[in-house]
Amino acid sequence: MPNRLLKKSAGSLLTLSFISFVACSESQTVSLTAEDFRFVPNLVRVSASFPLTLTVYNAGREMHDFDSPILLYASVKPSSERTSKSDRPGIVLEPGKSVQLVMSPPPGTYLYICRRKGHANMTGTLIVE
Ligand SMILES: [Cu+2]
Repeated sequence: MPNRLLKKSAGSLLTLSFISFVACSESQTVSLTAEDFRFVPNLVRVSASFPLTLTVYNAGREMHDFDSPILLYASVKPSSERTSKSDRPGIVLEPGKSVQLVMSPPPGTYLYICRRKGHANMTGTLIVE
């Protein structure tokens, strides 16, 4: 009986490491820069087949937001970026700061914006296909 248990758990371990290997080797990375007052690039195309690591860097002198409700809902934020306030959507980026998000969005077209007053031109589109 103990022998059977051992074999079973060894099998599960193998399966787990195989899955994480696939996830690590097949991923895609996109870097966005928030400038004063635009996102660069403002059009991104990615594949829906692989997880996406999205980095947003604030290269400007102003505070900027990165908001895309549907994308952010499906993403894993670093614990330092989690806030208990749900009334303020999106991620606030101080000048020189960046945030990294890992997500697997379904195919679709996602708008990303900065919600700050006067930053209405800061928009971009992420196309997942
Ligand atoms: Cu902005």
